[in-house]
Amino acid sequence: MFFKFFKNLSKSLTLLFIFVATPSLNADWFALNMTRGTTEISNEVFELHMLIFWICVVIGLLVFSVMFYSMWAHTKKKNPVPATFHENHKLEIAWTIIPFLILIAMAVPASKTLVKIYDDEAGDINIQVTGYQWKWQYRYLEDDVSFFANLSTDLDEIYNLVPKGENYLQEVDEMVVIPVGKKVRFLITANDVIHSWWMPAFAIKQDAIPGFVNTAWTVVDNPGIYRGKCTELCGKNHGFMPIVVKVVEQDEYDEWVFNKRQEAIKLAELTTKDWSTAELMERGQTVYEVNCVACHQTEGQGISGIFPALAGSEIALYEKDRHIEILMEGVQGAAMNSFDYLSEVELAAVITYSRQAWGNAEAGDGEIVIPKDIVDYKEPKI
Ligand code: HEC
Ligand SMILES: [Cu+2]
Repeated sequence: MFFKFFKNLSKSLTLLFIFVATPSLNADWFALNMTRGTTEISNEVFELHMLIFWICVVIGLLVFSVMFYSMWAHTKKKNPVPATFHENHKLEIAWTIIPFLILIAMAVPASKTLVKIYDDEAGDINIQVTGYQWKWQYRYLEDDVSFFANLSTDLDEIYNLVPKGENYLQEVDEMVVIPVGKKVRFLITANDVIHSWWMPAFAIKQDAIPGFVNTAWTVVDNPGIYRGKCTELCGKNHGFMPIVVKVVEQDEYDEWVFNKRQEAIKLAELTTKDWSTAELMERGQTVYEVNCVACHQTEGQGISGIFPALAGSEIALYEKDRHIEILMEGVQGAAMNSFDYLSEVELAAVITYSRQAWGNAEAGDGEIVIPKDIVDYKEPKI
């Protein structure tokens, strides 16, 4: 009888094995598994995952074999009179101690890796990462480099007007650049709601919480472009704030930092420069003619019923803060888009122009806007 049972069991196990093993020959099966990532830690995490997976498989096989065997061997037909034993101390102690030992055996390697992951010592490079609805800001603390990374996927792809690109929703206008082989620490926080910075290839997934700084670190040895995303449901554009990290050789990194700093210095010169109203007006007129004239018209008179006049507009006369806000955010549901892609200087200039031209200076408070006002608007103090 036993012999027959084991023959049957081995048959079923073979079938099970064929079932599990066949799809594993094609890549789709592996695509379901966790990925290895590229760093030492991400590999350790992967190994842990596999180790625990196989422990679960073995336990599952044992438990189910005993269960199915019992169901088969103790049917009412074969055993009309059931046994009536209660309590079996040896068995009970065994089924308490064994799982306990298994848990310890899993906890030891897992804790070792966790301890490594939770190292928050300063890195060679320290980058503050701030989540915004719906973009990421990166500040390289040692190098005074700072920028926002926005989704760069074309809106037409999102609305299915053109075919979707290769990196659909996984591309940004500015990548985070880090050098190979250096310890990079990320200080992760948020400005508005909770976001989460997830870079699977580095095994980093860290909540970005307003008012808190969480840390994560990595050392990447393979140059390349790595993609991740925000993984905390953070509002309507949650799916539109991807993360892209470019890992480059040290020379290339140094050059990148140098260029970024030059840009920053240039911008700082422009934004801190003492702008006269006349200079702002001159620039502002050009910006206006390129960006606004089609709707608000040359004399700021607008088109009645469609585009409001800026000449004599309450906002242009008295409400400087609202004026900046409209340019930065646009007006929801109206043709007035956000112009936040213009530089601080261009924005300040065009706003000043609208507040001064067409008799607005005389009719209203005539307040001008300088580039610094725009910088302050963009970078709320945290
Ligand atoms: C495609 C057309 C269009 C363009 C281009 C455009 N706007 Fe507008 N703008 C609008 C519309 C429509 C509104 C009204 C929005 C609303 O419903 O409140 C508006 C409103 C405004 C307002 C608020 C006026 C008020 O009194 O309510 C300001 C200020 C403004 N635009 C400035 C600008 C500036 C500066 C530019 C160029 C950088 C510009 N706009 C480019 C269409 C446009
Ligand atoms: Cu988010």
